[in-house]
Amino acid sequence: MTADSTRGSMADDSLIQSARAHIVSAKSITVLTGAGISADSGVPTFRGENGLWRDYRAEDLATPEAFERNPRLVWEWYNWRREILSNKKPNEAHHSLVHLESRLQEFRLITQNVDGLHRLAGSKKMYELHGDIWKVRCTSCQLVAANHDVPLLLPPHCRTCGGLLRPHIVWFGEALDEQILSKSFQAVESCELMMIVGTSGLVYPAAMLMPAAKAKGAFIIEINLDSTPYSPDVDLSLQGRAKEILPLLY
Ligand code: BJW
Ligand code: ZN
Repeated sequence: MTADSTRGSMADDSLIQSARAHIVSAKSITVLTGAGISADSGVPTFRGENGLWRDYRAEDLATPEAFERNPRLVWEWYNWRREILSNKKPNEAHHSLVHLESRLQEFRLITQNVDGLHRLAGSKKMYELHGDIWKVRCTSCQLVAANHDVPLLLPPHCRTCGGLLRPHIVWFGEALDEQILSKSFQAVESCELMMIVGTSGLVYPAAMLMPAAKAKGAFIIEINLDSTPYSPDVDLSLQGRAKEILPLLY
């Protein structure tokens, strides 16, 4: 099926009603979110006009090689992001996914976001594909620990072994956690309906989740301000802000 979509600031009512009917009757739903869902909380996205990469080149910062070369520079970037995030709150879109989870036996939320806003909103059945900016990992003993210091004193060291700490985040060229990835594929391959919210669909392997759901016959709904590489292949494409559209759907 090709995408049924509108252009403009807000998806029209008939599309909203159609999405609503599918969502209300679905027994299992898996949702994939990206930076767009946190945009209305004031968190910059990665590739938008005010994207996080704007003043930096991604390959200078979000790779293991960059960290080896200059851990302080990479940590300064994360300190800056942690500071931005420290006063941010979940918005209506995060909250509405918590509500959806409470209504369904079979629900999974897969997020590419590292900002922790889904957890703050109360989401439980959740997989964080790219890690968590509020955790640190020791490069020597691999211990993972929660850390909410803003700013973190640089360079940070492990309390157990003294090794250098790094953000507990999946950088380019690094493998995703095998268990989280395989559970995420199970969740999309077994759901009746998949929603994709606020992601550009450019980053792999997360970008393979939608085709995997579609191959198993799931009904796919996309919610995004813009069209994406997914848009031609989804069943319903709702253009607009996640925080305005999601609360209308259930
Ligand atoms: C709104 C909105 C509103 C705005 N409402 N919508 C196959 C093909 C090509 C390349 C590869 C491939 N396989 C692997 C690669 C390489 C690479 C990759 O994908 N590169 C591409 C960029 C080309 N992938 C990897 O390296 C991955 N690792 C890997 O594959 O390892 C293999 C391996 C196996 C075994 C051993 C060793 C290695 C790892 C990828 C990790 C990505 N991590 C990042 C950065 C982390 C750093 C950090 O956060 O600190 O995660 S990349 C960055 O992009 C971040 C995000 O989670 C991710 C996705 O971005 P997202 O969420 O889609 O954000 P945006 O900004 O792109 O889009 C926002 C969207 O919201 C837009 O569409 C807006 O329109 C919309 N929007 N406001 C609704 N209010
Ligand atoms: Zn250690």
